[in-house]
Amino acid sequence: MQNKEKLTKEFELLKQIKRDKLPFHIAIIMDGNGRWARKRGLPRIAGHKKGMDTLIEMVTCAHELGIRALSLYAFSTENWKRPSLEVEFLMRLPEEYLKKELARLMEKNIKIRAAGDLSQLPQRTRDAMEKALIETAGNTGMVLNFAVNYGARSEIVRAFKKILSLVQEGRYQEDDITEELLSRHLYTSNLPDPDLLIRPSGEVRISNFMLWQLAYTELWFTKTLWPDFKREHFYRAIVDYQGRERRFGSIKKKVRSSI
Ligand code: V0D
Repeated sequence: MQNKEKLTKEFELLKQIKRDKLPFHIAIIMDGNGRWARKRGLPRIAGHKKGMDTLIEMVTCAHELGIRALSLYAFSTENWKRPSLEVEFLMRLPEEYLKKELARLMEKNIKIRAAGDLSQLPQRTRDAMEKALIETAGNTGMVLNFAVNYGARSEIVRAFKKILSLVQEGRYQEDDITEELLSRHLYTSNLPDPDLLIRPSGEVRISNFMLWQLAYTELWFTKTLWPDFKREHFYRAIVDYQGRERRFGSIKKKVRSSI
């Protein structure tokens, strides 16, 4: 497609987005970087580099639209099984991202949050992330939630253990244990559940990402690999989302009475 045609397509989609029905919270599994690189005969890390450019562009895009929260799956608890060189490269990306973007995040009033067990990360990775959490803690705009060394089942187990110890201390009783209480002990406490999950790369799975929080989330999949993911795809996902009827488990609202 020509550049001009592509821009018109993008603009057409942007015009279709209803500003009063935006998803509050969007979650993205940033998948397909390794495959993108391999297809080009490049090392996997070249895909992660390109994936970083996409991330930066999509943060700008979400901010411009007025999205209030963006959760990004950057590194799963399973990703430690990858070759050590690739893991070492990935562990430098938070620092690199923040060196490049922190000033812009401050300008945009974006608050960084993290989901995952940061205690198992290399010290430099942790330091970079903790610095960003502290520096952006006072920002009141979009929340940018990075899932690093994250797995949803272990997040739920961790919440369970925390609640158990609070019960043992006598701070809660059995009847106090509700869905709301468990939600408040997840990494995403105080963030509403995602309205929309985007998964690029052709995989049609949740892969242990935010299992609890995704209960009523609308899911959107594309075969496009993350490094090739553009504004056009982001807009398409939101337009499709807005065309769906969300019921949160309740029954369909009757539009006309049946004859
Ligand atoms: C590689 C594409 C930003 C997906 C984007 C540790 C895979 C680039 C961060 C980041 C990664 C994390 C925390 C934070 C600030 C930035 C990141 C990892 C991988 C894994 F506070 N990009 N990014 N983290 N990639």
